[in-house]
Amino acid sequence: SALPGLLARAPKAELHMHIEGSLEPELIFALAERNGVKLPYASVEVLRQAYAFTDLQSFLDIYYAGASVLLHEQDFYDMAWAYFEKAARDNVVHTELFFDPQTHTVRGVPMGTVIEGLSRACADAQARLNVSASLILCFLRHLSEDDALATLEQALPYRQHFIGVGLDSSELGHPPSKFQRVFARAAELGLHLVAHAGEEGPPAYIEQALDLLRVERIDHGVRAVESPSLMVKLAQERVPLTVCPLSNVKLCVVRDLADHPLPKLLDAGLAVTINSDDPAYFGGYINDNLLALFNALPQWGPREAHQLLRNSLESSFAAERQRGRWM
Ligand code: ES4
Ligand code: ZN
Repeated sequence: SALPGLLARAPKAELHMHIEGSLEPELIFALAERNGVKLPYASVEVLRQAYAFTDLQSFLDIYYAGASVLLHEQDFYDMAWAYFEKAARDNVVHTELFFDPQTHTVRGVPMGTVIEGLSRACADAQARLNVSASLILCFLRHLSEDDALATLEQALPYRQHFIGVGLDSSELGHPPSKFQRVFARAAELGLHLVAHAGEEGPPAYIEQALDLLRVERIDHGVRAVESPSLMVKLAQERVPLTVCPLSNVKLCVVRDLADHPLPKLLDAGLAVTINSDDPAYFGGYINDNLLALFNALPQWGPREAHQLLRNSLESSFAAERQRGRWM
């Protein structure tokens, strides 16, 4: 069929991609060598073999270990540049990247090192690859709200380098309600607001993210399928869900792609988008996600492909500026 080519070539936006989750094992080892960091894995192959996850936490433990090789501005630049080259190949025209500053500042890496390295790569992505890229600062929800507030204040000298804030890491036991003050502060600063909710957490966490944090998009949100009333609200308000199919399989959120709630969400009129989450860890970049998904869902064809990719462009925070160029 013509569908794989259409999926690969079509212009698309990526709205749920953790830049630290794009660190491939080869780059982790190269940076470890460059920086004299000792890794608890003997080789690239041994590290890759550790990528067998049973839930979100089993992944996060390895993901934070991988990020420990990032020390200097050039390391953050090199990580982001490697991702942008892959994004350009996948015909990503716009990407909104999550980064986790607390993962780095806790190790003594200055906030400016993190943001300036990533931001310089974003500028080069526009200039050299024609990929537009923005940054979204994520708070680690397993840490305290005071820690998140201090992180936001530390980032204020770099306010022009990021467009929004998000909420990630261990979801269960860390509901959105824990972060109301820091999201209110971010709103005052004119930042866009998103949050991971309904990946492992219940539909009530999605409701809290909308009602208490006032987020504009929900990251994951797949457990919305368990609440008919929430599905109606998400559809009526066209709240985008940034869904990550291969991630959901690798972290055992769903049994397999054929069993994914995406068709139910799309049929109910939700603004779902397809994203890669942590592509170096979950078996593929955005086009790999699209191809695997359409391969597993024989009922989906060009109509669904167009809808999903249009949703990605329309749900981006660049959509107002770009209207007419992409849509
Ligand atoms: C994440 Cl898949 C996922 N969920 C929550 N937090 C994360 N950080 C990086 N990937
Ligand atoms: Zn995520």
